[in-house]
Amino acid sequence: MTMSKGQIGRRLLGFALLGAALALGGAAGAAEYGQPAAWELGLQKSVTPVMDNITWFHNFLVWLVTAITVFVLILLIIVMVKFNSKANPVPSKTTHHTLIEVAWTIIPVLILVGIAVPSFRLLFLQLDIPKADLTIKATGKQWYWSYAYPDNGKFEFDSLMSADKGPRLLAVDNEMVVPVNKVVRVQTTAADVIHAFAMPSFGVKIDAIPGRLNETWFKATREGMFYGQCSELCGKDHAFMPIAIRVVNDQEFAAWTEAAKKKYATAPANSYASAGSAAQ
Ligand SMILES: [Cu+2]
Repeated sequence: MTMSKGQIGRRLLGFALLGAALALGGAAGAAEYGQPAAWELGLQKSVTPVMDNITWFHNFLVWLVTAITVFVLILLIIVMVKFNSKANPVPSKTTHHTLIEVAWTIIPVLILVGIAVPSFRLLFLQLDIPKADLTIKATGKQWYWSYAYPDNGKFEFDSLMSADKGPRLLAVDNEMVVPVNKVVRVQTTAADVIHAFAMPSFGVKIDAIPGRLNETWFKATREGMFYGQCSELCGKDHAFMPIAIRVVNDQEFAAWTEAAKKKYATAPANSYASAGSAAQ
């Protein structure tokens, strides 16, 4: 059975409508900041300059890939309709066409350059850490995180998953607390095996490796609770060592550090950092 042009058109329209419905569904599902939403298709809502850029770059690539795919699909359909053995019983013997060959070499090169420019700009934005307002050291352990604040009173505390608080599998007993609109340098390491410190809405994902100090940064532009997870398979409780960051204003941060200095006056007994880390 062969499809008429009308049937092909209707089928393509069906695919386009399906795509549009999925895109709208994704937008509707992404309601909350700082955590995944049901039926979410896109990235989590951005709250840092780096994540703004990642989101833009992601969308740019999606539309670029879509345009290229649709273009190739159209070419294939033209070939199938116009040059099948019934419609075109005597094929052309053409083997070379200089203009087309130059075009299909130059145009993809230009597309790749168009991708490379924003890609490298984003890479430098991520890797070139601006002057930091404070540093926090995150140490991955089986199976929880420890956060040290060397600039704010040298305290360190453990952050374990909390089943009593919501959201499920993301909430912790002691959150990392940071001030809003400040550049926070995050140094990551691990005490046992490789973990990874990831915070989707901040555009942060960096390995935490024993004996090594990695660093990244973020500047959260919105107050609230934000959730991430260890993103390197690290053992049986890998899924149960979430990362929770509370972004607060400067006064709240100052009050929190004062309280934290007292509350966490004695470093955790099993602290890798307090035992004299070789990574430093
Ligand atoms: Cu881990």
